[in-house]
Amino acid sequence: MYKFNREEYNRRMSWYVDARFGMFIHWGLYAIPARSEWGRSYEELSNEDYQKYFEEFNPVDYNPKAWAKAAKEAGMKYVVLTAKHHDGFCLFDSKYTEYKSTNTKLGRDIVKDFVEAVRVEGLKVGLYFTLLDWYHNDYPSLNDRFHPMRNNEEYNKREIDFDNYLDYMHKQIEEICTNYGKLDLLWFDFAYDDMRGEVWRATELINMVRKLQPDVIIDNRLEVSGEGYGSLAEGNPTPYHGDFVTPEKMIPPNGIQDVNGEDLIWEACVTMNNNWGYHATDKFYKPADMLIKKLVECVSKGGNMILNVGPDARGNIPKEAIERLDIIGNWMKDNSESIYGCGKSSIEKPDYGRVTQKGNKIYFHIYENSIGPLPLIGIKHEEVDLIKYLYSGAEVPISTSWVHSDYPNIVFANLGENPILPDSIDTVLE
Ligand code: FHN
Repeated sequence: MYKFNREEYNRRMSWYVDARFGMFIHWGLYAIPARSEWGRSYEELSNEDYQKYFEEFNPVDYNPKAWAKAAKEAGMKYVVLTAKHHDGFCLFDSKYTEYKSTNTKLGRDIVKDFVEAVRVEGLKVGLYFTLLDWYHNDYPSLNDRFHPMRNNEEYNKREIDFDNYLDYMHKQIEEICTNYGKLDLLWFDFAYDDMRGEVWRATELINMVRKLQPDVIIDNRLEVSGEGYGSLAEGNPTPYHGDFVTPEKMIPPNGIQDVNGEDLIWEACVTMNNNWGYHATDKFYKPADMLIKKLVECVSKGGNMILNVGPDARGNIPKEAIERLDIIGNWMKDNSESIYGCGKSSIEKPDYGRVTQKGNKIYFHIYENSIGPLPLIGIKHEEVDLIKYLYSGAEVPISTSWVHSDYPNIVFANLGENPILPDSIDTVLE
């Protein structure tokens, strides 16, 4: 009978809870048609239709060092790359298939170069691995609402051996847990309909992973998808409950607790535009300050945020994403102390912003100009350092904190050349 060990769990999770902020990278053959990683399913493309992208794949600008640097300069502490997504294309040199990056014109083990580059930057390494595989003959397509061949009568006449597919999936996961050094995070994706838990032989899988990578942390998508929290939240943890909940493109109103009211560790996965994989016409990128506020909101509710980039067919992170990462990085340079290692505060959320806390330090993120254009207040006194940041919009340059001569015990995080101080500090603090 599986018994959840909270002490061991908290030990394994400590770096992740401290980190608070990571980068997701969705990249593969789908960057060539540039209609997102689900394009193949939406357009019901067969393996033959899709083969031209395998033949063409030659991302000459692939430079994982640049990706890792971009993540680090944005203040991200871990990076997760899709080692394999639903199209079944392997970005690693698997001995169980020919459908892999080392067999393309690029001729490189993308995952190998990626993990090395991320570790050089001192960041934690994560790999995403799909449970679905639209390329493998033994992955079910008949009555599967996602499979590209779901409506293809001829294709659905074939005999399949799902156990053979599971052997293949488990062996590939064994490969990525064996051949690429210490992995810090495994992001499985995703359970759906009746394809959950032991349908994937999840206990056998998790036991193998934990044996090969005892400290790795694992998401909860052997049980759920971007909706739902899984067995750890429901109070009946299975051996494959996963270590963190993964709300997708949404931030839970009050963080996430289990049935006993215990806070759970969670991570909101967020796209900058509306797609994970590169989409040439999706230019609807969220403004940088909105993404910063999402990060602050996650941390203020006791969660992490993993922010996605989808590199293009040449291997370049889109310029719109780079622009946002730069602004986020500048903000993090001055304000990361209100993010790393922080979480929920004992102080109620103020109307004008959000609050994060770490030990006896409370960080007020003042969004609205409730008191004049740009006042920023931090009060140092015996039991608590109150450092208040105002973030009213990306157009205002953010500089470092300073102390105003009239208020020697107050730290002002200066958000502009001449911040206008409030008439009375007291009015701000009540
Ligand atoms: O289908 C995938 C999708 O392509 C993407 O990888 C997201 C990331 O959380 N997960 C699945 C949808 O929930």
